[in-house]
Amino acid sequence: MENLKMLPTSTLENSADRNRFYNTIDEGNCAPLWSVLHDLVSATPKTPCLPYIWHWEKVWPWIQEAGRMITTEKAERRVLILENPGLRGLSAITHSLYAGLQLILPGEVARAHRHSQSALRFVLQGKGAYTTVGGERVTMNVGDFIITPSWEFHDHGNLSEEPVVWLDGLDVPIVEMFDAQFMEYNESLQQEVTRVEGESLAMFGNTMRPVEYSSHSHTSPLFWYPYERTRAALETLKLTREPHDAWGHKLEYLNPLNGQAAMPTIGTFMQMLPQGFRGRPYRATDSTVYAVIEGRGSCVINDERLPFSPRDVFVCPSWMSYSLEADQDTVLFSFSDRPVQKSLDLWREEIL
Ligand code: 1HN
Repeated sequence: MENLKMLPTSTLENSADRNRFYNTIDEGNCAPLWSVLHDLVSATPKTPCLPYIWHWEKVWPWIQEAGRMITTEKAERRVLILENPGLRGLSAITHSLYAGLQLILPGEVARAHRHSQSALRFVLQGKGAYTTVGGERVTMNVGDFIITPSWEFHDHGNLSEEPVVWLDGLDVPIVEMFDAQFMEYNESLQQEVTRVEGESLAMFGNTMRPVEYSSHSHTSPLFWYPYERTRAALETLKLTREPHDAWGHKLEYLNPLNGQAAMPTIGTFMQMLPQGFRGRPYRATDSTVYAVIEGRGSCVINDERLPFSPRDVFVCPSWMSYSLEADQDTVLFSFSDRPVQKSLDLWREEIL
């Protein structure tokens, strides 16, 4: 191979010679770009993520069975991972995000730990479970959106008489891509409660902040966004404004300190599709996870109709066009990696 540059190129067009060359460089951990260039730099997004819907009526019996099978104490977190059918074995609902359904039974405690991954909780069923973040406990209700920022201790408990289920969304695959994972346990099972419930909502939840407050965190210090407020806002918008052609009335959860996304790695949204809404086909580069909170309708994607009802979870992959339809007033929570893509100048969307 030392005389390679002396050979006429035609010699290398012989496939046996070419394979010999590939094997030679392969042993030295080199590879020809020209064999993979068009896979690496495709004309449009190429994602392993597939459209899919998890119907509540199908997964709820499995969640209950998990509740009989293992305790929270044993499991640490009793969760059924929602694995995208195109990403099986990777604990991922999209290429960049993790999601799962977490069950906590009356009287249970999920021990305190912290990790570099950021988490969101979106309550699907039950009330009276709490999570503690930064020394403040919040009692969670259906439709509430709660943030566990990176490297904050968090533990959960259920003081009610009913099972509580929430959707967890984490940036696990993103943190894994950067090899920046850290995790540790709190020395006690539950962290000390040092604040009054509702303190952070009073400090940051009124488009105001204590004037002496400052922080270097990119995550919202408001870690609880109660559904009651979001729902009331959407109702007013429905009564007073025309819905957007593609997404109806859609609000983004923000960090009140800087007006940026509430979480640095996960964009979070709540939208209202008024009864009879037929959305225009739309696509964006952020594969998006939707959770149905109220109403009934369909997501039409890839010539397929995915009918949804409350507590169903569905995924719309990057750059696949889809339209949302509502048979009744419908409220959808959603999350994606949009803030990451935006901060890297990658994000695109298109209304078709
Ligand atoms: C985690 O810490 C929780 O704290 C839930 O409730 C799901 C999935 C992957 C990694 C950490 C929790 C998780 C998780």
